[in-house]
Amino acid sequence: MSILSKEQTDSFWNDGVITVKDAVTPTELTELRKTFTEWVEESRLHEGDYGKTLDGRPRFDLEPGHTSEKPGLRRVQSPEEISKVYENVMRNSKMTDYVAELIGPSIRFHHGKVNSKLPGTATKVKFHQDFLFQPMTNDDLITALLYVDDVTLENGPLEVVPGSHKGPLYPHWHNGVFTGSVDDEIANKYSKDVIKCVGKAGSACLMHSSLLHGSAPNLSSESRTLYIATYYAEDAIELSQNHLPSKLTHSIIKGKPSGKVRCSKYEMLIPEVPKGTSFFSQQAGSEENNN
Ligand SMILES: O=C(O)CCC(=O)C(=O)O
Ligand SMILES: [Fe+2]
Repeated sequence: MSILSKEQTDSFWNDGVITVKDAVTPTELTELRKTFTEWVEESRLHEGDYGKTLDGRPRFDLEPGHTSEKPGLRRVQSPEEISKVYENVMRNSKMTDYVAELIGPSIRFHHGKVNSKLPGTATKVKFHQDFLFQPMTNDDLITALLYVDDVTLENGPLEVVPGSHKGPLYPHWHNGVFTGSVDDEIANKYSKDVIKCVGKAGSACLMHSSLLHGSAPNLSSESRTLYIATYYAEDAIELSQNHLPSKLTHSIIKGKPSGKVRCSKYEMLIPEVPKGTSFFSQQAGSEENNN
């Protein structure tokens, strides 16, 4: 039996995005929040990025200007590796059933992260397409953004350009530098078409990975925490270095291996893995400072 209506499925393929309710249980939500709050508390003890992921980069990414009084923890990379709560949601929550219904039945895990916008921080995300960071043999890839907090018009919601997943893959390289974002001209061209994805905590935004999206700073006094997990159709194979490898990358989440590979036709420049902690340094053009 389907858990998504025909309207929801059609909207996903037409617009490249849907928001679904109750993607996690109230208990899962409470645990996700509690764990993240503990990470924010821990971040007060640090002056720079810290922790270590599989490829040696820091796990905890601090916004420039972070202090113990005013923490600016903006990202936790591969939280599933260090938290059973996040691993359980990534593997077993209702969010995975929704994703499997759209691009499954069999799906694998690509990477995960928490993106946070604490009140008073400047964290913003320039417009980009996730696929340009993670080419695969086919583009049945979904970025699932789980709302750990209520997401409102004021606290820096995801902003998307509906239908853009069907359009061109825009260059994310500019003058020989992988900036992890599209040209300002492209972002401006689509600014009138942007919609903001808001919803109650526990909802999830399911986004096609070719969709053009970004987000603005949090202008409210409420935090905006998203747990972002990317899944892909089991018959897709990665074509470039994973920018956030973890011990769970490529795990089968639903279904079973088919032994097949499926290919779609497209071309793009091969992305660059960040030299700094995460794509925030690529987007800020500060890669050199983070070496
Ligand atoms: O945190 C956000 O608002 C969006 C994050 C995003 O697009 C990404 O990490 O690829
Ligand atoms: Fe993104």
